[in-house]
Amino acid sequence: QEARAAEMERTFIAIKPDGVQRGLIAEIISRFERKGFKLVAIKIVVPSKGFAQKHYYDLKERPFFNGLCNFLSSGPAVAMVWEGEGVIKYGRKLIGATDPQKSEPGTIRGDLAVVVGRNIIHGSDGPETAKDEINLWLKPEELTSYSNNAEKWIY
Ligand code: RTP
Repeated sequence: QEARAAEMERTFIAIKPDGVQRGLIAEIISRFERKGFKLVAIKIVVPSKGFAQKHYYDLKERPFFNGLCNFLSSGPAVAMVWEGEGVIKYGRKLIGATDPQKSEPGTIRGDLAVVVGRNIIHGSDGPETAKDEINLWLKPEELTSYSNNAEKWIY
């Protein structure tokens, strides 16, 4: 069971400052939790501007990069690691399309957000990004590995 837990897929999910300010932390966590994914790390932080630039490094040439980094560093964000089979891809599905005008109803952004610059949540887009983002946001000792008995029948 321990070995299996160690190999289980993980993704990085952040509730952005707008999601925190709007009081959507519990709503967002509950969607991942009810699906059957497992929360293995969580903390609340105010990212510095430099940290936001690191997180969004791949978007550094985009015209909205500066505004995006100002926004991410504007207040507390919730950094989380979620674990489970297919959690990277399915997590993106729960989140919905980047632009909330295009996200389907039933998704987090589709139900709870309106504009792309305030889309309340971030999720890693692939296995490599997930690894990098988990390492950037969390220290190894902030990650837990536990087995809940439910896993035996959830999956
Ligand atoms: P995220 O990384 O936040 O989960 O979002 P994503 O993969 O769905 O989208 P990505 O293309 O990586 O963009 C990252 C974040 O940049 C902001 N954005 N603003 N036209 C714009 O003003 C614009 N386009 C993207 C969004 O906050 C998006 O989540």
